[in-house]
Amino acid sequence: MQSALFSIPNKLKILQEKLLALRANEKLFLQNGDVGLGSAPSNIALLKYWGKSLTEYQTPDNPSLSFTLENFRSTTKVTVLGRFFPEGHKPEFIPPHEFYLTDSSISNNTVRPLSDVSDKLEKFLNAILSPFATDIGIKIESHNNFPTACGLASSASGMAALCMAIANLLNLEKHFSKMELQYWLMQWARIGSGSAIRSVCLEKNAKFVSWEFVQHKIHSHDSLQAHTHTDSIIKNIAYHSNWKKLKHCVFVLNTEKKITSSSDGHRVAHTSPLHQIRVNQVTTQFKDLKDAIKNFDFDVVAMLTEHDALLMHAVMQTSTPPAIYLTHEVSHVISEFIKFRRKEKIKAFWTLDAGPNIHFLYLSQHRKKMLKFHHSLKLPIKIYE
Ligand code: 2P0
Repeated sequence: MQSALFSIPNKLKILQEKLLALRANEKLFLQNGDVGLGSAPSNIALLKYWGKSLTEYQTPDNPSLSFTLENFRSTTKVTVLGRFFPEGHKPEFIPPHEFYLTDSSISNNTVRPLSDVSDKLEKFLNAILSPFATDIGIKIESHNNFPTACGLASSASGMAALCMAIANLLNLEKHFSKMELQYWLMQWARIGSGSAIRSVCLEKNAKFVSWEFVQHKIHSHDSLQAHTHTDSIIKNIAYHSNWKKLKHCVFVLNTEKKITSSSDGHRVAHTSPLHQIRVNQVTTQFKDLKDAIKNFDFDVVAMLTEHDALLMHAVMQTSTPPAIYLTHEVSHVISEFIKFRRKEKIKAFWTLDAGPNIHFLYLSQHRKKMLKFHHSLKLPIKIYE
């Protein structure tokens, strides 16, 4: 099977083989024009995923925990493009997958392809659709209800929505148990883009989602020695009902494409002398954050979130090569916000991902104050909420 393109966990291989068997028994087949639909929210990490294993594919160095951004959604339609060839008649040129991406900044009348199918996406599609080998191509039509590629974690919602659309196309709700479906979705989402795993929780109202990992011991047939294998899980974190009033907005300082991709940043995180310090610290703080979410300890959630954003950026800045998103302008807005928060006594905090855009989380009663703060900056900064 082509999933060998990625090193995928054994349990996922078994599910892919199940699909292959269903196909062989003609219980699962795809035809030209078949359609699947999926939709997923984005998320903003409070404790960040930064740094991943260089040996186990897309395995994070530390657990992470995010807040689901229900207002920032990707909706995706996948359509099968026939590539059905009689045995022994495969042409040299196989029609490629297609990808059309639109977002809220484009009017509906001017839908146009925004992006080619990158090598990474091509490889991913071939792996997830491996039970169908090269028989099918896929047309992906994805829409973000927010501007794409400006640091709003569009890869998280986009990849999650794509996996959900493919699951819908393959009618996995019928072929898999709920647990198998959740496992299949989260593994493929993670392989597509790490942070997407926190956007495929099947439980409704999953506000705070963690990405943790478990270690299994595996005994191979030809060796007496067991080796450990790390597998990812997601959890819907229990939260105090007061968090229903938590709102999010983002100040977009720069919409230019990122210089350093997150994938590259993750790969070099271990070169920072601060990386291991942060990994150890996040692992401890992870439990503190979950407790603070459960007990509505707002100030602790704010403190842990801001602290980890600063520490992650310290790791980024001290990696080789470094990635600098904490620019002078970003630092200025953050320090102005801290002064404003103290003066106005608002319950709000900030965080920053791998882009020069600042995310704010605040209680709904302070929305007007947040808009006042935005206005007070007198800078050309767009706000999305
Ligand atoms: C996060 N970020 O926890 C962290 C914080 C950005 C900063 O995960 O290489 O696009 O596909 O796993 O998920 C962004 O990186 O990277 C990210 P890959 P991804 O949300």
